[in-house]
Amino acid sequence: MLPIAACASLLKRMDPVMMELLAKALEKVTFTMGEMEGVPLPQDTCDAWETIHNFQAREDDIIIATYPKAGTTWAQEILDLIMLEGDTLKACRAPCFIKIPFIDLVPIKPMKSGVELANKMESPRLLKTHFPIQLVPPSFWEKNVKVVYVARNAKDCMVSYYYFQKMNKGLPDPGTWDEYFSTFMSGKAPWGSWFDHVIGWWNAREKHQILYTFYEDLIEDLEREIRRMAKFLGKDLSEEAIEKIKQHTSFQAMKDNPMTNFTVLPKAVFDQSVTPFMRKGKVGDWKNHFLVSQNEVFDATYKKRMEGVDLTFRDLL
Ligand code: PPS
Repeated sequence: MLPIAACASLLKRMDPVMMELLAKALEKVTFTMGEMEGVPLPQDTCDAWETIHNFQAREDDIIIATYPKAGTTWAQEILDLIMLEGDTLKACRAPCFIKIPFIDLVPIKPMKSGVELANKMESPRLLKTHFPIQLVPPSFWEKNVKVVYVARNAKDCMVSYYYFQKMNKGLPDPGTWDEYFSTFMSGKAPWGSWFDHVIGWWNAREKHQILYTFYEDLIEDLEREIRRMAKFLGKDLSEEAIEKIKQHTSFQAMKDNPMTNFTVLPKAVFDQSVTPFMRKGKVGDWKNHFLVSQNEVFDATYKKRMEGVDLTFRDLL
């Protein structure tokens, strides 16, 4: 059976009752934002801070760390398939947000929090976080876990995040594009400043096992980046496995795959009639959104914030 067809049949067996309960529960909930050490985060994450901060990593955990909208889901699927040595059927065992717990997240019941899901998982685990480096649970470093960090140029991140905040009912409405531009530039978007995030993780790679990758590089040469990630994880993959991973993680394949496109979530969570989660998957969409004046403000801020940092982003011009 084709993996995507297998996904569809597996989904039919997924718990529709849970999804209905979730949709009902969401009707009664209003989401609020809080702050942790000055970083805007969902209030539920702040309320569960002690549990999240004390999360116990394991030595063989692999963490996918990103600023939101940098290509997290893409990296999740690639890394899962590397660990599975290209077994696309096994990669369809569950939606990406179940098989790779998002440890920052505390959704409303009956969904389990990222920490709850992770604690129940067998090793080796793949885990996701959007935390800036200073908010990461200390056990990550005590256990010397491997981290794959994905960075994406801020302009495309901003556009992607704007659409995501429009459709994700668990995050604040972004307002107009102009309003959102100011929110993002002032570091007030959920999970904070893009600049602090990419620089913080960049500097940390000298002390920890961090593979720093770029969305634009994945777009440029997916096969090369799969090989890089596999090498980092110590996986020697066959050519056949690499080819399968490449095909299964193409934009179109992931857009069509119910395990990666988030269509299993009810409209009350992600309203994909507003915009699909797998939206465009391109480099440079910012050019369709940035006004000349916004571009000037961004470029000046970028120059100032990145001064003296040996980290360069492409596709910003
Ligand atoms: S999240 O919500 O933070 O986890 O979102 P994240 O997965 O980091 O980012 C979503 C954006 O990544 C794009 N994407 C891809 N692009 C190219 N190829 C593949 N396979 C792929 N998978 C996900 C997705 O389309 C979002 O970007 P935009 O620009 O909005 O299309």
